[in-house]
Amino acid sequence: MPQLRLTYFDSPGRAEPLRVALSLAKIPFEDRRLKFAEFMALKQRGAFPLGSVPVLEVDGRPIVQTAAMLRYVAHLAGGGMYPSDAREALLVDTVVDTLNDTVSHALLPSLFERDLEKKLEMRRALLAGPLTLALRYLEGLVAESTGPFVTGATLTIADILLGITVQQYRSGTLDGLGPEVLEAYPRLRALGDAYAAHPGVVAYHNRGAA
Ligand SMILES: N[C@@H](CCC(=O)N[C@@H](CS)C(=O)NCC(=O)O)C(=O)O
Repeated sequence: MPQLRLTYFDSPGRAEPLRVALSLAKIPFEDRRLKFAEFMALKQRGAFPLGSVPVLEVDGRPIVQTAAMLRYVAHLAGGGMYPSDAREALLVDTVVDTLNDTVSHALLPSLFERDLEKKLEMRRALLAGPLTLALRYLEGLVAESTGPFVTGATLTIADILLGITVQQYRSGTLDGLGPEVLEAYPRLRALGDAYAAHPGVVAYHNRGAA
């Protein structure tokens, strides 16, 4: 197994799906969590290929792009976290890119907004546009599956991203995007439940306990 070091902030963000996937696959890795000042110092020294994180060092070689890293972890795991069937892999990829690209970029400006009223206005616009389009699309994909996950009974990297997204809305940590966002999407809620109950995910959340 290669030596892995995952560098990110001390927050879930883009690293959380990777941490969960590595934990589910029981692949040892160094979970390097930077304070913002440490990140800036390293960035200025050119430590990150694109100036951003997450960065996954594979035997010392720094690699970027969360989606690529997720697929790599799934390949290392050797199980069903990324399907070998072309059509199922397409479904997984379209979910990963919808969340990691479309939704994430649409949300980004509001994450930096300090004025709460302005932030809520941005979030309402998100709901009136790209976020609802994305959630409807994802609900439709899951509705076509035998469930509970995107490609059926096996948890894939798409389900990790979707499960974390559902948990994020349920937690109420995003102003203006609470559990009510999921009201019209029973299949996404059911996927979120199945994700939270998955033994590997439960073990991940209980790590460090006992
Ligand atoms: N396409 C990249 C995006 C990485 C990215 O946007 N990282 C953000 C944190 S989530 C970052 O490092 N921002 C600080 C900066 O660019 O200075 C990925 O999917 O990993």
